[in-house]
Amino acid sequence: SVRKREMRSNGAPKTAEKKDYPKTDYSRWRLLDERGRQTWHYLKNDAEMKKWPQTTADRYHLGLETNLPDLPPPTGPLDSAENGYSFFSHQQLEPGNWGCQYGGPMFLLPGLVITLYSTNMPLTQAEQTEIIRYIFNMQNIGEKNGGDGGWGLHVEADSSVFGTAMNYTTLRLLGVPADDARMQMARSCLHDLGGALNGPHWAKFWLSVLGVMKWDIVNPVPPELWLLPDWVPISPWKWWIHMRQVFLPMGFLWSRKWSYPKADQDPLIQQLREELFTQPYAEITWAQHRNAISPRDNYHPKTWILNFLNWFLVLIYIPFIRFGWLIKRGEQWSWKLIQMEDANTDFSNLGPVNGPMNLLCCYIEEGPDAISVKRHRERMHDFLWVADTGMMMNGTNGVQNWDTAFAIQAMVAAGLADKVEYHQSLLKALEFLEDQQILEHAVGYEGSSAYSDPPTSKTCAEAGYRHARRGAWGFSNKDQGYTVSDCTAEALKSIIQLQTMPDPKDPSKKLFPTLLNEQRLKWAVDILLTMQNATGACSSYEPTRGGEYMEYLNAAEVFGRIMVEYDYPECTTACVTTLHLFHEVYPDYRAEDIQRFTKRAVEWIRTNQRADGSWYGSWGICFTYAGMFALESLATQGETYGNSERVKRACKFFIDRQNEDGGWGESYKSCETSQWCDHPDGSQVVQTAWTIIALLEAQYPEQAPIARAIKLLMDRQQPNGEWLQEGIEGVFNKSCMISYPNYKFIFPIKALGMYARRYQSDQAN
Ligand code: LAN
Repeated sequence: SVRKREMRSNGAPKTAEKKDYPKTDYSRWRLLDERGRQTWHYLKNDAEMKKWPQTTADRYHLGLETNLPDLPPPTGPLDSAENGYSFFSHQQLEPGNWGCQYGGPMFLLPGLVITLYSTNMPLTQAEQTEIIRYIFNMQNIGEKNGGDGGWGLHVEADSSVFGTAMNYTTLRLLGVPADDARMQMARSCLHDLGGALNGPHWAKFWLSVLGVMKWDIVNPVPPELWLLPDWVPISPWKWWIHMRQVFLPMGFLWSRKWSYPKADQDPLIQQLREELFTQPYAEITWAQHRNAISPRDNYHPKTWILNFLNWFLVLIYIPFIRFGWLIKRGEQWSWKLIQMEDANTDFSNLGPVNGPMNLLCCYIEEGPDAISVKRHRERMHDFLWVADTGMMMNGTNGVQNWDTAFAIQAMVAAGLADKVEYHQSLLKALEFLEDQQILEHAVGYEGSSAYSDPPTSKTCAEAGYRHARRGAWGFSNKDQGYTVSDCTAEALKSIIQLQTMPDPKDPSKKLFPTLLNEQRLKWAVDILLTMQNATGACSSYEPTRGGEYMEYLNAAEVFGRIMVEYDYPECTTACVTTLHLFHEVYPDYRAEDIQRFTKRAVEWIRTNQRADGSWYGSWGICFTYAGMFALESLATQGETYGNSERVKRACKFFIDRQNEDGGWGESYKSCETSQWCDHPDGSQVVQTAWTIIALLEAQYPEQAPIARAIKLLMDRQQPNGEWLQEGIEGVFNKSCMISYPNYKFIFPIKALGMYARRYQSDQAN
C-alpha cells in the first residue's frame, strides 16, 4: 500500500491549514556547497537562474517535485535497497556529502534574529519571509499539540514559555503585526502560561539583550568563573563543551549588561514590553522574577544549591565583593577565549547558540565595522536552511561528515559498494571525508604542554581548553573543526571499509584509491585512543572532565544532563567497532593500547545494559537507536545470540515490542522518561530499520519476525525509491528533539541489504 506522495518536514502540522503568509518563489532558491560549507541563495533574476540551474537535490529539499522516475518494482530486499540508494544518490551534493534540514530545536532562530535586530544587520527580504513562514508552520495550531497557538522547545513539543515568548518575539521583529489572528492566539497562550517572566534563564537572557526585559531578571553569569584555578572542581573548563561555550559569551554579555542601544526609542520594543507580560511593564520588579518559571519549561528544576548560590551572588558577591579589577580580569580572559574560539573555527563556532552570542561580543568589543563582525555575519548563513516549511536554523552547520560516513557504511553492509553503478558516488563520498579530516592543531596547541605526539587527553588554558583534534573528524565540517568521538570513529570506519575493498574483477587490486595514507588513519586512531573515560566508556567531544555533581549547578532549566560529558553507549560502541576494524587491517599499530581500550569499553557496554535488555540512547530515539550500536559492537567481539545471555535479553526486548504490522515505533517520550514509549503513529521506518540491523548483528535465529519488518520497509517505499518523512529521529539533552531526515534512507538501505546478504535469495514477500 503506497501512501500518498507528499513531502513533509518534521514538525509541520498534519492538518492542512490555510497559509495566508507570503511565500518566496521556490524556483529561485539554490544550495551552494563549497567543500562542505552549505549556504542557500535566493537568485535575483532570470539571468542568474539560467547560469545556475536548480538541481534535483535543491528541488528535493525545497519540497518541489523532483521528477525522478519510478523504478522497476523491487523483486526483493536487495532491489529495494538499490532503489533506495538510486533515489538517495540524487541528493548527494557536489563535494560528495549529503545535507538536510537539521531542525527540531525552536530556540535557535530567536537568538539569531534578536542578535541581528539589536546590531542592525537585517536579513534579506526573502530570508525574512521564509523565517516567518517556518515559525508559523511550527506553531501549535489545529490538531498540533493541543492547538493552543504557542511553540514548544522543539517542533513536536507542547507549548512552553521559552518556545512561545521567543518565537513570538522573533515574528514581531520580522515585521508580523500584533493583531494578526495567529499572534493573538500565541499571545493568549503565552499569557496563560504566565507571560515571559516565567521563561527559563536563556529566554530572560535574550530578552534582556533585546531590551524588552531588564538585566536584573537574569540570574548571574559571572565571567570571573573562568579565573578559577584549573583544579577547582567546578572550573568551567570541566563542563560539557556546549555549556561552557555558551556560558562564555553569555557571561561576557551579562557582565557588560549590554542591550540593544535603541531599545528605549524603538516603538516595536515598547510594544513588546506590553505584549509579552501579564502585568504592565512599568510595574514589574525584575529582580523578583529571577527564579520564576512555568512548570511546562521546568524540565530540570534548579536545585537548592543553585538557588542558594544565586542568592549569594546577587545579595553578597555582586554588591560587596565583585571589585572592578575582578570584573575586568574576568571579562578580559573571557574575551581572549572567545577570540580563540573564533580563530579556531574561522568564526563558524561550535554551534548555533554561541555563534550569534560571539558575534555580539565582537560587535561590542570591536565595533560594527570590525572584520570579526563581518565574518561572523557571513557565517550565520551556514546555519540557515530552506525547506518546504520555510527557512530555519540548523542545529549545527550541517550533518556533512556524519551522514556521509553512514551512507558509505550502509552500502558496504548491503554488499553494494563494489558495484560499478555506485562507484562514482561512493568515490565522491570518500573524497569528501578525505577533505574533511582535521589536519591542524587548534591555535595554541603548538609548543604548549597540551599537545604531545601521540596526543593525550590533557588540556591547558593556552589551547582554549580544547581537546586534541589532529586526525579527527567533526560532525559537520572541517571549518567547525571540533573532534567528536563517534564522528571520528564512523568516518574512519567508512574510509577503511572503502580503501581496503578488493576489486571484484581483480581481487589483487583495490577498488578505491588510497586517499588517506596510513599516517592519517593512525592519527585518527591516536585521537580515538584519547577519548576513553576512567569508566571505560566514551563521551561526545572529550573525555569527562567534571563530576555529575555539576548538574546541581545546571541553570538552563529546560535541559537535563548537560553540565558535563557523560558515558554514552553510542560513542563507546562506535569507537569499539572502528578500532576492531582498524586492528584487523593494521594489526601492529598500538595493538596493546587498542586491546586495552576495547576490553574496558566492551566491559562498560555490558554493564550499561539495563535489566530489561535495552540500552538508553542519548542522541537518537532511543532504545532502538542505542540497541543497534550496542549489538553491533558486541558482535565484533564474537558475542551474539547463540553464545550470550545478554544478547538474548536484548533481542527479547525488541521482539516483545514489535508491532502487529512487523515494525517498531518508539516515541521521543522514551528519551524524556527513560522508559520505552510506543510511537503514537505506530511503526516508523527508521526505528524499524535500526531494530532489523540490531537483530541481524545479534544473529537472531528466527527469520520470520525480521522478514515481517523487511516487508514493512518495502511497503513504505515509494515507486521512485524514496521513503517519506515520518516522526523525528534524534534527541539531545534528554528533552530536545532534532531531526535526521537522511536516516530514512541510510538505515533502511543498510537493513534491507544486510537482510538480503544473510538470507540470500529468500524474499521477504
Ligand atoms: C549533536 C549532533 C550530533 C551528535 C552525535 C554525533 C550524533 C552524538 O553521537 C554525539 C553528540 C553530537 C555531536 C551532538 C551534540 C549536541 C548537539 C551539537 C547535537 C545534538 C546537535 C545540536 C546539539 C547542540 C547542543 C544544540 C545547541 C543547543 C545547546 C543546548 C547549546
